[in-house]
Amino acid sequence: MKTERTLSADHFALAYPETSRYSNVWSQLWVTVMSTGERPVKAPSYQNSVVDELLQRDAAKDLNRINQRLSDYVNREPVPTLRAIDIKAPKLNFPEGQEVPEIKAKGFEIDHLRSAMASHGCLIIRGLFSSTTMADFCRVIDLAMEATEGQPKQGEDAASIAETFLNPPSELASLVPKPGLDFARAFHKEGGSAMCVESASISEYLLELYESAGIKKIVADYLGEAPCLSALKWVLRRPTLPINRDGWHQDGAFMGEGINSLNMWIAANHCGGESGAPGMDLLPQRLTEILGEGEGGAVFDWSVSDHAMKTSQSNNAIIAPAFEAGDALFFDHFLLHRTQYGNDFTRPRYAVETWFFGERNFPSNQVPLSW
Ligand SMILES: O=C(O)CCC(=O)C(=O)O
Ligand SMILES: [Fe+2]
Repeated sequence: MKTERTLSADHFALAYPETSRYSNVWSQLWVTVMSTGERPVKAPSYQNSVVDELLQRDAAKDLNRINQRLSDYVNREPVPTLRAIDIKAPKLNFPEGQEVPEIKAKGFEIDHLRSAMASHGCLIIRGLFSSTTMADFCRVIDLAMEATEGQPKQGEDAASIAETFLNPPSELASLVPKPGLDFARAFHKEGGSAMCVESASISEYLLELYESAGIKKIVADYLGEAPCLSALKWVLRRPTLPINRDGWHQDGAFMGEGINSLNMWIAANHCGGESGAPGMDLLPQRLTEILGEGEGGAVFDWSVSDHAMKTSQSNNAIIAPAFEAGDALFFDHFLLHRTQYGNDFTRPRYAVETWFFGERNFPSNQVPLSW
């Protein structure tokens, strides 16, 4: 598909006003440190019930399980299957005026997902996870990022924190040999993220949380086959400011087009819209192919430049929805999106990105693991 879209200037102006509306000492400090890449300023205490639950886990057992999940996919070849998007989806009516279709978790049925993915390429499920659990999870992301960035905690809990928040499976190093793994780690460190599998305990904790929220069934029903996950695209995120303007991308550009995919992006704090913390910019459209880089110089060979997005022609505007902790955004490898761009963010944003693939039709290059 050629670039045939325009942006709505009004939406653009609304989403990215020049003036800063938020200011308080803590958030300004945060912006300063995140912009300069220095130590993040955190809330005084990192301890809460989710952190405590993680510290009580059996780290060695978690490590064995994650190693096993990775070895389950060693030497396994993907099989092309009929994908979720190849099957005719039911058409459900979402309320008028919803630019990104959304539904409350309580009223969710699988046809909401099928229908929204077919019409808009994405769906927001509000309140899919407990807001208190996700709020606590922000501290987990802080601890994981400090650990992967080489800033171990000091003090009496130091050893158990280190063991829990940085215990990568040995399989990872053999599946992503050097310099690939170093490159991936440096990429995450710079962008403000960490691979979830760097901590086997966080990974196993999240799989249990997902299962208890019914995610395994939702994903399997949608994909039409049991799901697997990806070590490379299961990511804890607290993006570094300033946000890159040219971050537009479709994940299929590096995963491949033919895969059966579903990403679940969970907001762990209030973000997006005009909240002062970057959410996600979306072009809520069903695309079925991967776009070129476009004119104007994309940042990566898999990204689309902001210039190309602005000069393209479409009736669909770019939307930056507001999210609360526990809301989840679902989309697949064709959705065009980026970290919400703006120059007046004043608060950190925390999120968990989890890409699921069909257990048969998966991208080998994303290092699959069994669920
Ligand atoms: O969290 C973000 O800002 C980016 C996430 C993303 O690109 C994805 O989930 O595919
Ligand atoms: Fe993405």
